[in-house]
Amino acid sequence: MKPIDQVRETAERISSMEIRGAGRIATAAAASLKEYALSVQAESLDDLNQKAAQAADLLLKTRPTAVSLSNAIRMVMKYEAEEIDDARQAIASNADRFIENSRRAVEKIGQIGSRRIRDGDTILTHCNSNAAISVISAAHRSGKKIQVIATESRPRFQGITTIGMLDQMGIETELIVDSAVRTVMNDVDLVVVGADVITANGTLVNKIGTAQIALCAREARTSFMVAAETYKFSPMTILGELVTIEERDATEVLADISRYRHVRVRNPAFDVTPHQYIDLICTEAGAIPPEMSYLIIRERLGWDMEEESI
Ligand code: RUB
Repeated sequence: MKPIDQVRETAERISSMEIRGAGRIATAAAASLKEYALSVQAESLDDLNQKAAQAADLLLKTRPTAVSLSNAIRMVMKYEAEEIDDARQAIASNADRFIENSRRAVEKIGQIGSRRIRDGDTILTHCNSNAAISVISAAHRSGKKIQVIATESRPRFQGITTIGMLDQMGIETELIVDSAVRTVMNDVDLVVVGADVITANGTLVNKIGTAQIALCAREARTSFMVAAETYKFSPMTILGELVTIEERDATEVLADISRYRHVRVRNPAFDVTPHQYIDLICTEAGAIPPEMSYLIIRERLGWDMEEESI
């Protein structure tokens, strides 16, 4: 396989959602760039830089919402080198560092977030988020007796992945259809979800349905926690950029749309939860109120206002 075909294959696996979830797509992209940088033929340093930038671009275009992808690629591609081999090594070690930091961040988020869970709590989660599951599993491992309610998360049913993971850990779980959230909310002590993007003002972009859950939680006075690595925060939103919400294929919702003459299917994959509905964002840098998101972007992502491109 040509080195670029490996990148194309990874990009295809991300687009088709074989690899999914903001953290996983970011680490898959970093690993793919590393492999590419170490194996692609290059005639000069410029040639390598250009080829690596093209490969990064292929990966970047796969899923438009997740900022984890652009943050990962920006971190991996941040290097200065005088020789081709130095550039290859710099990309490879940046990728390794990103992947290792990402793994540690999820673990740390679990430790920090689990302190907010009390013995006997019922936790509701949506979609399938590694960071959210890390919080739940850390609480379980620390000996707290907890139950989880997991939504199906139509149309791609990531909730089935979630119940599978929780089941493996021996955690008591109930599966509900997405529209049952309000019905069960009075039994819930804490909502824990992941994040695709957190903006400079603490707004959350996550799997479609998250905003409705936050609304129900607010109505029931139930705490709503977001579990997110700091690379889920979006630097570009400081510069006023809006988050693109991915619209996926109609067939994910309705297989045979051709039977209908006047029907159109809308399939937005993510929605927007205002920061007022979020009690806490649990990151590897600590549990913060959403209003502190700007500081996370400036301090943890080292974002410089001059830096307008990824
Ligand atoms: C997944 C999703 C997850 C976040 C966070 O959407 O919305 O809640 O990506 O996940 P999709 P993680 O299935 O469309 O990729 O904490 O694992 O990064």
